[in-house]
Amino acid sequence: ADLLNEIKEAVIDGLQKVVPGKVQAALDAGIDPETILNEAMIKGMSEVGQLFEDGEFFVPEMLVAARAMASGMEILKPRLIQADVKSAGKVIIGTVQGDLHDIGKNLVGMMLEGAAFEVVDLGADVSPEKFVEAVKENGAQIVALSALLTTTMPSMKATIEALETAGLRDKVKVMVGGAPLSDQYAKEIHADGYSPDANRAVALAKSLIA
Ligand code: B1M
Repeated sequence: ADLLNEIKEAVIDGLQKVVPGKVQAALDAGIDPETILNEAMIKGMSEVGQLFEDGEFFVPEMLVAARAMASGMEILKPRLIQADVKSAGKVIIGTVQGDLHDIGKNLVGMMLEGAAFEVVDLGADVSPEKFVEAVKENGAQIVALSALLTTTMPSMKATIEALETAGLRDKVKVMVGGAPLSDQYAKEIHADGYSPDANRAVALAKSLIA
């Protein structure tokens, strides 16, 4: 529990060089990777969000915390993903246009890979046109859209509409997620599914192509 707390604090303090070592130490101590992720790193990021809301943290602090979290994820990644044999399906994932938040998206991508999906990651701030191009090029079964800002949620709608216009909407399932989203919003924009977290995103992806 001490180690988990130390990891959480190191994420909050943005100690990019310290986090990986502590994550490794926790793994060596036999703490399971999902516990490290949920109880230390994600908890740390939520506190960062709270500190930002309270006016104690500013964008630079959020940014270094995000980098520290990403450095820890590099250590966890091989432990969260088990190389599997047969592909479960192909997913195109990205954070929608105007939105730079990529940690949650990366996590969802990682979990999907862990469940044997082939993941094509388009990164953050991805325009509707880029999603359309990627579907044409990669022939994916699922498009996974992430948004962390209330102001970029409409980019999800725009992306779904662009798929419709391109005549691709009935060829792919669209799943959406991210902190400001809801089931209700997902229905409004005619997405095929919404998931509140990375684990349930895997279950959702499986059910969408079952
Ligand atoms: Co920003 N930011 N940020 N930020 N940031 C939030 C999101 C905010 C809630 C903070 C706050 O006010 N409390 C707030 C949004 C308010 C709102 O819209 N309602 C906010 C703001 C305002 C901003 C800026 C506008 C600040 C400014 O410039 N004034 C700015 C916008 C920049 C832009 O995108 N254009 C901005 C910038 C940034 C940084 C760049 C500094 C940095 C991001 C760095 C990066 O990602 N590489 C950053 C960070 C780090 C955060 C917080 C602190 C942490 C986000 C995070 O990584 N969480 C965040 C506060 C918070 O969330 N509490 C905040 C951890 C991550 C694992 O969780 O991403 O929610 P999350 O992902 C979860 C689920 O949501 C879900 O699964 C994941 C795992 O369980 N999920 C999916 C996500 N995508 C999914 C897709 C799926 C399924 C599930 O299927 C497709």
